[in-house]
Amino acid sequence: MLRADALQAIYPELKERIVVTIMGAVAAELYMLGHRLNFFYLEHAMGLASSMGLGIALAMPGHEVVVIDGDGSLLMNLGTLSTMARYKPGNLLHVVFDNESLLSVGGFPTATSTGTDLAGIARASGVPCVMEASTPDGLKGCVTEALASKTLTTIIAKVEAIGPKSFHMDLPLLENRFQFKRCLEAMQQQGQVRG
Ligand SMILES: Cc1ncc(C[n+]2csc(CCOP(=O)(O)OP(=O)(O)O)c2C)c(N)n1
Repeated sequence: MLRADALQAIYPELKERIVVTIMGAVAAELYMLGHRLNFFYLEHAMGLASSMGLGIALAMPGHEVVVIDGDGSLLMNLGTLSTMARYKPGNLLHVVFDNESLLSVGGFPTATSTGTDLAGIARASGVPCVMEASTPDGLKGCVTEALASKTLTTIIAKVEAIGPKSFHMDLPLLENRFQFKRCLEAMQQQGQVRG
């Protein structure tokens, strides 16, 4: 599966939810589908999108948070799975696109290319629901089911190590940071997402 196709399949589910992504290829792919004020692309801090998503989910229990992670990023912060599992926020969905590669910095193979099983690690960490997907439709079904279940879920979605032609995003980090903060504040006050 191409990650760009997978993202397109789940984009309708992301539009109205708080979304935190890792940097690089996947951020550019989501941005190209249509930026929203409720999307934050976490630059530089590799591995910490799930930690940020967990904090938001705990601070905003009335809203749903979707984290878009990568295998390299998750492998850099595996403790995040046990921390998420410890608090188990039912409003947090963790989608990991596993392309077995550090694609955004040139395509170096990660440990999932030599057998590390992220779904198994998530289960053993205590994440209450772990799913695996290998097609856009399959992923869409998993996302819909996970959101309906209101149970902390990690989905490992196997994708090809293919990214966008350009990683350019016409949105500086600071602008995204202030937009996102104001959007979350408005959501807290109004109980809804501003488009
Ligand atoms: C702490 C830290 N180390 C290294 C980097 C450089 N870096 C940026 S993206 C990336 C690869 C991310 O890999 P993965 O999460 O698998 O996503 P992919 O690029 O494959 O989509 C790396 C190493 C960084 N931003 N932060």
